[in-house]
Amino acid sequence: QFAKPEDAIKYRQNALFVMAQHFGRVGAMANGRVPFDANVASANAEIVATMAKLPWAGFVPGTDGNTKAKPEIWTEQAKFKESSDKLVAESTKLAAAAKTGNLEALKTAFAATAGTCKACHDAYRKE
Ligand code: ASC
Repeated sequence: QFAKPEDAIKYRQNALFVMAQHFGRVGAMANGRVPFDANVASANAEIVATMAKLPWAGFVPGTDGNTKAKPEIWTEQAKFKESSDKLVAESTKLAAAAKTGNLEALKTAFAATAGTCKACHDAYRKE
């Protein structure tokens, strides 16, 4: 899928970056930093749910050098996959919650999704 290891690294980092931008826009509403607009929340949450599926293909074995990726990503591949599957599941629920237009549902789903980001970072990201 990738011409060179650097492409796999760039791919996953950029996918995570795009996802974080859109997740942040949902979070701003969930946390009351910007006024809640159900259509905007839904559009952004849909992008998060789509992007959540992408980064994992970029974690090609042998691409941990000079990145924040911990070697455990490759020595605990089943656990890492479980961790990424949780993000996919929760972000899908986030998109569904956003679609309802119910701010409380959005807040709950946002917190659950953020929890999956954090759990994976704590286990598999350096620093
Ligand atoms: C974000 C972002 C993350 C997660 C994480 C949740 O918006 O960029 O990495 O949320 O901070 O705890």
